[in-house]
Amino acid sequence: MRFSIPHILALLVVFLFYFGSIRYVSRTSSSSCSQIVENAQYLTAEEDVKANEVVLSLDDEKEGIQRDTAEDGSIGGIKPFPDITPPKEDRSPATDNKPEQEDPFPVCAMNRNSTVLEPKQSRNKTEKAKAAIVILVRNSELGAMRRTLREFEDRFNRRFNYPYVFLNDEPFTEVFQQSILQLTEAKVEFGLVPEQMWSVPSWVNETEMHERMNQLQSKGILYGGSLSYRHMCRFNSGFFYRHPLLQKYDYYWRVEPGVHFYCDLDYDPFLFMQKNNKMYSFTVALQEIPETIPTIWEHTLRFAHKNGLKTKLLRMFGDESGYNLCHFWSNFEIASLHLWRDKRYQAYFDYLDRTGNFFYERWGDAIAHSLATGLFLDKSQVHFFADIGYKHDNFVHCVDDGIMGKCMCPQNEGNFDYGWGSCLPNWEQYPAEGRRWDFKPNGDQVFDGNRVVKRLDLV
Ligand SMILES: Nc1nc2c(ncn2[C@@H]2O[C@H](COP(=O)(O)OP(=O)(O)O)[C@@H](O)[C@H]2O)c(=O)[nH]1
Ligand SMILES: [Mg+2]
Repeated sequence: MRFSIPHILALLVVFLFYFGSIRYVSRTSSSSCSQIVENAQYLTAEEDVKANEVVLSLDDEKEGIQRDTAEDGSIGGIKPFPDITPPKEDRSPATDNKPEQEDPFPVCAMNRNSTVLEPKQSRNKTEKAKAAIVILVRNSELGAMRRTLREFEDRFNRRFNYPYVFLNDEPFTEVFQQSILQLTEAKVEFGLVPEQMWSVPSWVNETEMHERMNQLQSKGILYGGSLSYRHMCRFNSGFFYRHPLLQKYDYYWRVEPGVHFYCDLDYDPFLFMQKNNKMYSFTVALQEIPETIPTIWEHTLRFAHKNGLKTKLLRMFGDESGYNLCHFWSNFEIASLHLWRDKRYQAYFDYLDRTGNFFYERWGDAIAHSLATGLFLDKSQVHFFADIGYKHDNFVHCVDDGIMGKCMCPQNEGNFDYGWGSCLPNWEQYPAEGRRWDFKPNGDQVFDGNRVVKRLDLV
C-alpha cells in the first residue's frame, strides 16, 4: 500500500489525539487524588467529608473534567472504593513525632454516592468537664496496659480526648512512657507516688502486720501475703485524690491494665455526672472476701455514732445483723474527686487508717469507697453505668444491645449482673428515696425515723 503525504499527516493527527488524551486523563486523576489527600491531612473526620466535596468540585472545574455518575457509582471513570493506596509522605509537623495514622477511608475513594454518617459528637467538643483518666500501674504491666488503652481510646477517648494521669510508686521507664504515647493524642502525665502515700504508717506494728499477713497467706486468701497490695489499697482509699497531678481536676475515671471495654460511648460520662449531680458510679457490684474485712463494718458504725451521721444509703450494705459484703468494684470508677476531698470522707479515711487494718486485715479500697457512699450519699448520687460494657478479671458486665447497638459483648462469657455473688439486685431493689438509718453519739440507732435500737457497745 502506498501512502501519500496527506495520508501520513492524517495518521499522525489521529495518533497524537488518541495517545495524548489518555495521558491527559490519567495525569489529572492521580494528581487530584493526591491533592485531596494532602488537603485532608489534618482535618477531623467531619471536616474530611466536607473538604473532600469542596476539593473534588474545585478540581473538576479546574481540570475541565466531566465527572458524570455512572450506574455502577463511578464518577468520571473513577470507580467507588478502588484499590488505591494514597501516597504516604511524611507530612507530620516538626513538633509532632507520632506516626501518621492510616486513614480507614482514603479520601480519593470517596464519591457522591457513598453513605457518610456524620459522627454524633465531634472531637472538638467545647463543653468539657475538668476530668482525667487515672491509672495506677507498674512498668511490668505495659503489655496489658497497652491493650486496655487501645480499647479505651477506640470505645471512648479518641472522641473526647480527656487527659491521662499515670501513677506509679516507682519512676516510669522511658520505654513505658513512649509506648503509651503511641496510643493516644490526648495529654498524658506520668507521676510518681510520694513515699508518704505508699508506706507503713508509724502507728502500725510491723511485727504484728507480718504475722497477720502470714496467717492470711497460709489460708490462701487472695493477696493475703502481699504488702504492695496493701499499699495500693490504702493509696486508692485515702491518697490518690491528693496527688499533685490531680489537683486541677473535678472528676476522674479509674482504669486498670488488663480491663476491657465493649461498648462505644458517644456521650461524655463526666458531663453526665456533673449535670445530674452524680458523685460516684459503678458497673459491677459484688461481695467481698469476708476474711479481708472482719472489722470494717463495726468500725464504720462506730464512726457513724461518733459523728452523729444520718444515712440513707448505708442499708444497701447491711443492717443490725451486720455487713452483707456488697461493694461497688472500684477497678472501674467514674466519680467526683470532691467526694473524697470532702472533710467528712477524709475524717472517715483517717479513722479507718488509724486502726491499722489496711495492713493487718487487708482492707480494700472498694469497701472503703462503697461504705463511704453509704454514709454520705443518697441513692440518686450514685449511678450504675449499664451502657458501659466492662470486664475485670473474669467478671463481665455487658448487655447485648442488638444489631443496631453499640456493644460488642464477649462471646461465651455470661453477664455477671445477676450471677452468684452479684450485688446488682441489692442495688436495683433499694428504694430510690433511700432507707433512713441515723446514728447518735449516745449509742442510739434510729431506723426509718422511729424504731430505736441501743448499741452502747459501739460508742
Ligand atoms: N505502681 C503500682 N501499681 C500497682 C501495684 N499493685 C497494684 N497496682 C495497680 O493497682 C491496680 C489494682 O491492682 P490489681 O493487682 O489489679 O488488684 P485487683 O484488681 O484487686 O486484683 C492496678 O491498676 C495495678 O496496676 C504496685 O505495687 N505498684
Ligand atoms: Mg485489677
